[in-house]
Amino acid sequence: MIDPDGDKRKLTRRAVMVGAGGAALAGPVLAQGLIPSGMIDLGLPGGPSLRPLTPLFPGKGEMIVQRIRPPVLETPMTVFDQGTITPNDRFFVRWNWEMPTSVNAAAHRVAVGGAVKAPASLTLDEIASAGEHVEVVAINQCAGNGRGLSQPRVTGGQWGNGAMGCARWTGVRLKDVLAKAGVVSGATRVRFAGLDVPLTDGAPQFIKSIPIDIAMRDDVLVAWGMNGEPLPLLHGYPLRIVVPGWFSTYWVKMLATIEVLTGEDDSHYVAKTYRVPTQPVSPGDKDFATVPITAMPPRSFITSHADGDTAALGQPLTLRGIAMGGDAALSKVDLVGSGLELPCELGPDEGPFAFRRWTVTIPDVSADLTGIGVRAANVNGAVQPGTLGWNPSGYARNVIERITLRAQ
Ligand SMILES: Nc1nc2c(c(=O)[nH]1)N[C@H]1C(S)=C(S)[C@@H](COP(=O)(O)O)O[C@H]1N2
Ligand SMILES: [Mo]
Repeated sequence: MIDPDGDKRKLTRRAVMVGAGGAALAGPVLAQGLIPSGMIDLGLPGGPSLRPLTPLFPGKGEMIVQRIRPPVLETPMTVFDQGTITPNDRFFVRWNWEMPTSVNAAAHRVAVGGAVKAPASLTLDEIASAGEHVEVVAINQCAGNGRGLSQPRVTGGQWGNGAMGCARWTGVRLKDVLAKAGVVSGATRVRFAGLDVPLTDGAPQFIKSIPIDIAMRDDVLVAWGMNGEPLPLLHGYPLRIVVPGWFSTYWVKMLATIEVLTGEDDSHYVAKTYRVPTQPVSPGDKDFATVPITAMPPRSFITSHADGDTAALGQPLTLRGIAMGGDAALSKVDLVGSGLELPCELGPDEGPFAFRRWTVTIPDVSADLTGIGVRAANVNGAVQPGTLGWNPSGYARNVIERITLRAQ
């Protein structure tokens, strides 16, 4: 059974009334340099940076509200200091269009069609018995994570760095589900659609496709489990696609349709958006070539300290945080900046696609630590750059994130 809790799952939306009150407070209190209670400062450069915090979404602890309908919730950075697995109740949420607030699992079917030998319509039990059950620990990161930190600023959801999380996903291999219908030779891509449909006339449905060789990978899943529980509704109950190492735009939630293609995918969210320039671009550049955003680069974060914190003068200072290799295992993390270059010690390895903890000790803090950060590299030789690879959608941010600590 995919869901021991029963065959119906419903999101009971309690009144989520943050936003307005918070916004009213922000002006006068900001002038005094204070953060009003119930608000968080995302540190976005030169623009409105305060967001309300709310515990009011069903099944969620305190989350940063980026938008209420459809729900777009960010994880506070402090959560990443607590471990490498992001708990379900603190995991970021992103829906492009309004999400269904209930799903009848007993009636749910996944249609497998397109370029297949025998189109199929599969129940949850048929999906669960399509093959061996597989677990993978993988980071789900929005392509726009950290977009709000872009300079110059770019349009789109103004995320801090909390549009990411790492979970243990359980499911069956997508290739085993595809085998139920039989993929024809000449297949190029596999496209997914969820139960969510746009309510605006003529607006494109959120459908996404991946190349056939990625779809056939042993670790690409049709998943029903997230950290040992059925997928919460906000995260795509009853089934979602998991593509370890790739940005979560491909991790389609509330999976309803799997379609095998034999040509290019000209659908909106592949052909028109979620694309990155093939060459470096500058603000104002036009008519440059783009490709779909795909695999993730390495990233790392200091989680033990925040910008502006203090460090004891004349004392050793231990910093800790998390890092990821992206689409390949992490190879090393170094502390850099303020004249330092120190290798960090890596924590337990939970697989190439998981967060990994790191720690490092500065032997003696002799002055302010200005612009320190960590720099991760992966086994394929990708290294976090010192300057932002700016692009007009703020995608795939992986510049070294820097903070300053005051010695006192
Ligand atoms: N059905 C469906 N799946 C979707 C989306 C969506 O709008 N609808 N958004 C995608 C994007 S852009 C992101 S960042 C992730 C967010 O996953 P999460 O809400 O589980 O964190 O879901 C992806 N899967
Ligand atoms: Mo996203």
